[in-house]
Amino acid sequence: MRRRLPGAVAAATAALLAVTACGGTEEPAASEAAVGSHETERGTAGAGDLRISGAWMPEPANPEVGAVYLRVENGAEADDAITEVAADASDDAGLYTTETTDSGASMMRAVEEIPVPGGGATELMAGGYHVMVGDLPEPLEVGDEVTLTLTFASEHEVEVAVPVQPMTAGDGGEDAHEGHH
Ligand SMILES: [Cu+2]
Repeated sequence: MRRRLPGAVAAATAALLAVTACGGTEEPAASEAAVGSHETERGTAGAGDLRISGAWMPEPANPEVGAVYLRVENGAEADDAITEVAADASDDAGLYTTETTDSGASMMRAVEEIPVPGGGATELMAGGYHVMVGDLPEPLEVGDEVTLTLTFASEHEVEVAVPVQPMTAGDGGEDAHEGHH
């Protein structure tokens, strides 16, 4: 029995550290700490006046196609736009929007670009603009990561890491992605 003690102590210490770490995020001092925990786990990147945050992919229900959501902020005065996207996981990545038909069904449509207004932001999200990565050679699972390269009209090129995370309630673009390609 004695031999198990160190393990038990280690486990207790680990639990204590976890509690401390959680408590730490509630300290108001650092502005970074105020960002939600999801935000910190998700991909961020920047170039020039462009800032990308909250990049993630809901674990694909269809193993061959995944959607990417993120936020782009444009600190410049001039309007900008995402004009191209590439992914390391597949040669097939594209820019899409979601439209609701008169009958209430969601339809995907490829777009030439995703506008990002000067001094503003554009949210890529379920039911709106998003990136699709298709023809995945292997199913993506929670814990995997895809690297996207976004090209902007301003000729900035931004590489962002996109973690695959569990689909959360309310993200549900699943049905809408059926028959995507
Ligand atoms: Cu889509």
